[in-house]
Amino acid sequence: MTEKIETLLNEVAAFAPKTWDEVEAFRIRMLGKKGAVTALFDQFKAAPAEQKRTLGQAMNRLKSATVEKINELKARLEELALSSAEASAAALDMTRPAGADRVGSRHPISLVRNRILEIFGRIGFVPAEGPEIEDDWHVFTALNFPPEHPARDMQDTFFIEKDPDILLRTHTSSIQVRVMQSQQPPIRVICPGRVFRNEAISYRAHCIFHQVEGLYIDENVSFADLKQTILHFAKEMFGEKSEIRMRPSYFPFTEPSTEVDVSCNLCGGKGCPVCKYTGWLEIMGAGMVDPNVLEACGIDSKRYSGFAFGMGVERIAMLKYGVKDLRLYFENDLRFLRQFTPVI
Ligand code: 2NM
Repeated sequence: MTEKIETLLNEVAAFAPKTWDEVEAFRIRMLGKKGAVTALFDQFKAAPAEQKRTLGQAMNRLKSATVEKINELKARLEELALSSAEASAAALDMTRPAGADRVGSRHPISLVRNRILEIFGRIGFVPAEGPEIEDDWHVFTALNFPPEHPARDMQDTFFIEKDPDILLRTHTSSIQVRVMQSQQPPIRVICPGRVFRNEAISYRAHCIFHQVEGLYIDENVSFADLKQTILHFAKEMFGEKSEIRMRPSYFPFTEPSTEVDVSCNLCGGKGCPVCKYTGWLEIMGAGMVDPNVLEACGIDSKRYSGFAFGMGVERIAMLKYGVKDLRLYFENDLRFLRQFTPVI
């Protein structure tokens, strides 16, 4: 045993590891449950009584030499690791310019919505918003939709509850109904928001889209006011050279009603694939608010008249940015989004 202790002592003295892992392996080999030093202590129990005193002392020396060596090695390696971290920190050049942060960009729908609000804001239209979950009265009844109108059908509208009917608004006109109920003329509001229709998704239709609708009510508001307001918008949005034309149309909430086209700003009216060789692009619907709507919302239709208009933000953004597939607006593919103005 004495010999074995001598060998181990020499081994401890000679041990010169380079890594923490080596030290740890050494600790296990010596002091672990099945380690060499531990094994000696087991043998010691069986040693003759007269040898126990000297053997015991030798073994204690071995054990403390091993523990000390391991602690010393670990402390040294730790110091080395710390100083190399310090050395690499010192090698950093803190005066180097930082890498540019990637800034985000506004979503094209937000850009166009904001631009529409800005154009109308400058001529006195105040923004108004309202709930996306609505009741039948604010979305259909107050807006002069007859009881059997197809828009009231399950096929076109997302219903949340039946009797009483609670549904997702199919247009932002319901905001304007709420404005008319709570304010007397003069009223000049511009109402942005998401709307919902039960449609099959394709490059030109989506079940969620964005609208901006405007409403102007006062004494003596005329169709001429509507025409000039929309012409002003078209020139601001699509360029000073823009012209508009109006085609007769029908909406339950306006009479007369019109579909508005803007001259194609790509070909200047000569005809191209975007305007399908017509020279014109459809941008919105509009009309004089039906007296039934004014009365339903508590406004005297004998004293007041008004015009209203509505446009799809996706459609305006497609025309402005030449986007061919409306689904791009909903996918949030960064390659698409990064093409729009960064937010600074
Ligand atoms: C459109 C077209 C024409 C419209 C009407 C009203 C209200 F509430 F005054 F009756 N708000 N918006 C309107 C009129 C909307 O969108 C194509």
